[in-house]
Amino acid sequence: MELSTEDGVLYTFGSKRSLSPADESYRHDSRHIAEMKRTIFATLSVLISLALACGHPPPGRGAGEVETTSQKEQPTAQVSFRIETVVGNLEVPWSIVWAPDGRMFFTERPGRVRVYENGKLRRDPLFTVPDVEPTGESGLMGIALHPQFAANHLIYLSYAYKGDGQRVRVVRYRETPGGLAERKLIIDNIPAAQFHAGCRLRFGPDDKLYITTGDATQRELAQRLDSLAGKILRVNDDGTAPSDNPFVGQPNARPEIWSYGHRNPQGIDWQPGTNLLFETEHGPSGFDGPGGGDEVNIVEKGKNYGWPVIHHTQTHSGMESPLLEYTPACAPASGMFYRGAAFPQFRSNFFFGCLVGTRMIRVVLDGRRVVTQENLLEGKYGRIREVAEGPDGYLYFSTSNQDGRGTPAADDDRIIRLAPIK
Ligand SMILES: [Ca+2]
Repeated sequence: MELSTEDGVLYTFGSKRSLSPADESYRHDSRHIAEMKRTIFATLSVLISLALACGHPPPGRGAGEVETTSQKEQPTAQVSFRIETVVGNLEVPWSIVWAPDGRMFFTERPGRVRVYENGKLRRDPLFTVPDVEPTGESGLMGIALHPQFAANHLIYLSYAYKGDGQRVRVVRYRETPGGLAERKLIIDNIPAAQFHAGCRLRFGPDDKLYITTGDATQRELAQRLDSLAGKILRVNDDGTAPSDNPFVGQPNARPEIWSYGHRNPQGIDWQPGTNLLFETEHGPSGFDGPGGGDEVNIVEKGKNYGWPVIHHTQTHSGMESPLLEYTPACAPASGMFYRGAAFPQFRSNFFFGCLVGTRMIRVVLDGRRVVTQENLLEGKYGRIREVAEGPDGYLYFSTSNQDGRGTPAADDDRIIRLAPIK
């Protein structure tokens, strides 16, 4: 069976080869054992040489290499940084946030919320989602902390579960000394599927929670205002729809919708200064349109971003074409503006991680205008998913080489950071 992936490439799922029953004619004669030893030795040799040949990204990467941005035409604008592995041996770290007290919270797709504090990973997860459905591209995805987390300790999670088919929901918990408690459902029954399930969470400058949802591989849902699929949703911190959302009061429209016509958005952040909402989105994968066409959009209230009527650089009256388009696919999986002090040259630049594109993309903007863009770390760490700024101003990213489509390094998956060279 062939299906599209969040890579923007076709992925073939072969039916599992049936295993033959144990060979009952097996005889333990010495000749056979010698032969077996030779076979094992030969197999091991092949495996070791394969491991050496396919060691991409190479083990040890992320341990002090120095990298430089590529603006060679403007040497003064070049930025050098050191690569540091923060934590390794993870499983698809999907979303990273920091609490005001300096703790780093992140999700692992199989369902775990992990905490990194005082320079190390807490051994036990803070929480494991009991009803997560971890197949395909979904599982536990987004995490967001309430803007007043220091006072109210509220944590939001988005994850796939089995409902009437695969669905995504957003829940809220309060962090207590005994762990996460007081579960509250924020929104559920978001159509999902093994592919195109979203689901990024982020609070906006307006203190509303924004939720990105995929089209659940039912592309026509993205244009339907009575469906939560293929949308960016905007809700109050308790899950109710704000009265100034664009479709409030419109018949057969969900009041939570902020924008529509999205295929599978997984990155959102607001541009410092303008508060424009920038978004990254996976384009079609062959089965639902020509490959490539990954997008960066500026998302505005009530607008239609075209999917599946238009894609790539196509235009259509009443629909928005992307600000940036990537063919072949890069598979953008995140998105953030840099606001820190550690890299003054990065300030207000937009960054996102690429899965199949195995790189980070840096976009330099002047308001809505793209000034320039460049690739960072290309091919060096495999699949890159989340990109996030730490309280230290360092630029963090996560690898996604344990998601079944990568070639993991010895300690993948990892959270790695770009540290300034002083
Ligand atoms: Ca679009």
